[in-house]
Amino acid sequence: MSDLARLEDLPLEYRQALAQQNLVPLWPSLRGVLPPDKPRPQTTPTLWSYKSIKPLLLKAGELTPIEKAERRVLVLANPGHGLDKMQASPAIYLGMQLLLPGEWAPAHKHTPNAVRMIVEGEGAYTNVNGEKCPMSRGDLILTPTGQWHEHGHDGDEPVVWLDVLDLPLVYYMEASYHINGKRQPTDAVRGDKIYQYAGVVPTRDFERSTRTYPVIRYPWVEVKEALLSLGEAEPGLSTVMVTYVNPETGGDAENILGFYALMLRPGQKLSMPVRSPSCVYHVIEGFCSVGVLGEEFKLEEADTCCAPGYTSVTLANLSATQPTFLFMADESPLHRKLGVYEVRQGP
Ligand code: GTQ
Repeated sequence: MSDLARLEDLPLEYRQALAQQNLVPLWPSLRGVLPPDKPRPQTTPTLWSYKSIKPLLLKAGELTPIEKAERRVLVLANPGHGLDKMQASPAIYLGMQLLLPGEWAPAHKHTPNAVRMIVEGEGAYTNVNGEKCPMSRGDLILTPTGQWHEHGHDGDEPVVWLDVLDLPLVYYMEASYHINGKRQPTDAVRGDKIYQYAGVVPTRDFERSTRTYPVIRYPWVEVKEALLSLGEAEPGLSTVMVTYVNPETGGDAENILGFYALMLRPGQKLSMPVRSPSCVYHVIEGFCSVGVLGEEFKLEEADTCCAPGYTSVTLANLSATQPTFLFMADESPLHRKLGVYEVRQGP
């Protein structure tokens, strides 16, 4: 492939004339915006260890009262994008949020979709459109686009959770904003109770629910049980993984990011297929290594890392006797909707 002309190859006067008319020549930048064979991601493999985050988060609890923070969050920022961009990948934002006993994070709604993966502590809850969702370790709670949500804490220990939002994408689209609201009456029936059993859905007068988000809370005890039972039913299955879905449609739980739980069997090594979306890995229980682009991260409980798309990722359970359970978030629903989703045979 021949080299294309550079910007400096053009006379200064001509370049200035272009700029004055808000015009840009394509050819000096053509290879940058359309690189050969595969993208050149800015997303770099990055590990955030909970042991390092927790003292800094607790310190934030001393330094900044909740009234002055609204959401007391340390953002897990990918240095490849620049820390000020507050993004883990092109579409994924990650934050560790701290709520202290008795604190209240007031009601608001916003255009980005969010989920919470509870990391530590008992007694906190999130109200989502009137549904009071208790927060226990490993639970996944959705606050999809436009849904009122507020967080409270009746327990006596700090509670920490991982926020996963599609904020970078929605912000890039100039579609990100929030609205503050009043404290909600919590009278809505809990979706995790009315959709308690897989394979059957509530039917009123022979009609199925048309609620866009019928399930808001996915309890970890049930998801873990599903993984253990899947692993037991199919002893030869290497990818023991479940997708968090909307039980009415079978589709992804939210529109832009996909959410999954994966069980690594004791001592198991697993090569993930090379796919176009970026992916985030977070340990719910156990410990494992994550190999990506020459890096070998060791993850303990509550640690989080990310990997860019179009790369191979290898997972290894570092326990020979216990399963390791991971929560994963990726950009698959977005890539599929855009028609750019790919699975490749090699890197
Ligand atoms: O808890 O509502 O990490 O609005 C970022 C934005 C958490 C939240 C974040 C938010 C929230």
